[in-house]
Amino acid sequence: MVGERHATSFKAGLVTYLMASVAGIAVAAAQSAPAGQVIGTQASATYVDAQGETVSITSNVVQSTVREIAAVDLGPDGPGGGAPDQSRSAPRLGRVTFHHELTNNGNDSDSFAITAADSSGDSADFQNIVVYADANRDGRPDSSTPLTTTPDLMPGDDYGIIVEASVSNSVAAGDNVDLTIIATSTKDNTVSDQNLNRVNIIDGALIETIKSFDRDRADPGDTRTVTLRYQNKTGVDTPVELKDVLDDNFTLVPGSIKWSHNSAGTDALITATQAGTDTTGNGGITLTSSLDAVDSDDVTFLISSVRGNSVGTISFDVVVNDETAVDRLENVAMVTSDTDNDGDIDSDDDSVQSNTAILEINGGGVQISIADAVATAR
Ligand SMILES: [Ca+2]
Ligand SMILES: [Ca+2]
Ligand SMILES: [Ca+2]
Ligand SMILES: [Ca+2]
Repeated sequence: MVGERHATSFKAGLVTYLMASVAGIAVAAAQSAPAGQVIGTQASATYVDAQGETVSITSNVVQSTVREIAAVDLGPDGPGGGAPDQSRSAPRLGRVTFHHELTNNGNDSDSFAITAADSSGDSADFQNIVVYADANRDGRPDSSTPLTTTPDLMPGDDYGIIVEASVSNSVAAGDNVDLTIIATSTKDNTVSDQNLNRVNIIDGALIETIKSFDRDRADPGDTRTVTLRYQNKTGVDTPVELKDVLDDNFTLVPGSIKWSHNSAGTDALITATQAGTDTTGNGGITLTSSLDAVDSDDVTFLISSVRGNSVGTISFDVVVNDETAVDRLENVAMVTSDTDNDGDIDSDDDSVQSNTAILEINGGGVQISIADAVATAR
């Protein structure tokens, strides 16, 4: 009888242990499963009883419904510690633009209220702060209608946002002006994320660069054209460096670089080689393109002078590599100019990032989540 009691309590202990293990897996699954999904868990165990017989037992099915959990990320995120998430230079009376990506990290569809306001504790104030949608990620507002709330986004979906603001004439070179943009879940207003954007007031030139693909989708193996559109938003001439750090899933097409600018009063269209200097008929302005010595997919363009208030474009073709196994590729360019007006291009530390251009890849991604595994096991 003593042995039987031991066997019985061992059985109870074993079953309890197995139940606890399976319940633990169910909780982990619930955190990544969509809200409202019913997860069923069941434990089974086999043991040898006092008579030496092998006995199998199965628990009842425990069903639980995954509750809604709201979560949001607004990016890009800076280093933290009170440092701005993004900073850039702007002249007095300039209008500045910041680009953001919002991601629904919750487990249910959600929309997000967007507010942006001047921050206190800095040297001056922004005026006319307006937020716009950039759902197609071409770096420009999708319409002239200000964005106050995003559309409903599915879990994991993201959304492009643009903030524009003006700097008053009362600021001086060296001033910092900050604004804060906040995204708040409309399903749970205790859930929000924010970014701090900073403008450093300068006396020199300001170059704004927008990066785009000619189409928003591609198959592996397709060729797409990348365009960098740069605009000098001041009356001050400046040398400009545009550095394009291409994703390893892209390969630059030899001989595809085209440069168009209006420095001499008429548009010039120049086809440059991958590495070299183009000078012909450009009013003394040169374009030098060079490939990175280590990663030849990275290309740098140096323009000897971008005239005040002028616009130009550089475009080139890339091939999406056959083995591309992701469902989208993101691409940015880094831009450096002479913001302090000392006649020399600033250091790389002062470069600013363009908007993020996004190319969706057909059939590029296969995603298996634990939520799928649970649903299949039910
Ligand atoms: Ca964030
Ligand atoms: Ca302020
Ligand atoms: Ca847009
Ligand atoms: Ca400089």
